[in-house]
Amino acid sequence: MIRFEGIIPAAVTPFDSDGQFDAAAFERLLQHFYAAGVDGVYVCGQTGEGFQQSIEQRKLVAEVAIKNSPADKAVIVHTGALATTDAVELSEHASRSGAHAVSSLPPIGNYSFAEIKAYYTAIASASDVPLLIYYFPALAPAVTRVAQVLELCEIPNVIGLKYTDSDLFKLSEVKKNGSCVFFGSDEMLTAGLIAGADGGIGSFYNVMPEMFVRAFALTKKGDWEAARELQKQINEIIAIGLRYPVHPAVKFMLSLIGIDCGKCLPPRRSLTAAEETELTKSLEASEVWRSLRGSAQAA
Ligand code: MN9
Repeated sequence: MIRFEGIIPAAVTPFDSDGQFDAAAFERLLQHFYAAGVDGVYVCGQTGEGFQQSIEQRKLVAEVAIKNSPADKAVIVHTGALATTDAVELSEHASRSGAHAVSSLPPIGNYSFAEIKAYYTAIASASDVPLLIYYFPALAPAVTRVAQVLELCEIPNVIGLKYTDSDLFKLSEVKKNGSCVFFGSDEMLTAGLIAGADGGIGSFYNVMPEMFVRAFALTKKGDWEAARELQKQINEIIAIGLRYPVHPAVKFMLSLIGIDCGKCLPPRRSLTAAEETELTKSLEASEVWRSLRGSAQAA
């Protein structure tokens, strides 16, 4: 029985120098996640550059994730697309291929609440597995009220959401209907868990999954002091990473720990050589990073 909780990396998608999916690197990345004790994986989301890939390639990424995940780990496939028909096709494919859930960002564009609801309803009914929607007001300003989120959660087959906002009171209100809530802000994960989130989905989990796994366990145990201290250490690395565009920074940080995932796809830019040098230097000056790298190299 798959449980939708805990630490779920929003996996980057590795590409080769031609911008094609690098399945071997993805397998290494998945091994790095599962060795760290994560609870599943979230593929082809914003961090996984789903929108920048072809539909066919996205299907392949989902299949590789499913095939390389232990049976008790949750594989969640982001099937969001600009066109509802594409999102429906990807959702059908993911559920047929053995994903445990599908998920989608709100449709990108200036859509009304009714349009967003129709989009999620179409995906939910195309999929045999549950759908996790998104609460992401910065991206979809038409959904900001708790009542709207609860209404979307009432769509048959929707089991919950990814919550990407810093309003923790609202999170606790959303949680009241029993929906499953994954928190989307890595730098506030432990606070989100205290407010009631069941787990987290995030980009920096790629780089330091073991730290997030430990933070989840400490919070679950109610060891707040230790959880706060660990979040502080996590945030030392995140603060350095966030001096740069987050997606290329995460990919570059992965290359530093020996998992080369290539560059991001256009239109997203890569870090410049000067930025790479500067980021490396800043990380090496961090004791948290040095001990993280030490344990990655020992493994
Ligand atoms: O999905 C990510 N959020 C966005 C989660 O991409 C908007 C987070 O992991 C952030 O990248 C992270 C840094 O702010 O918390």
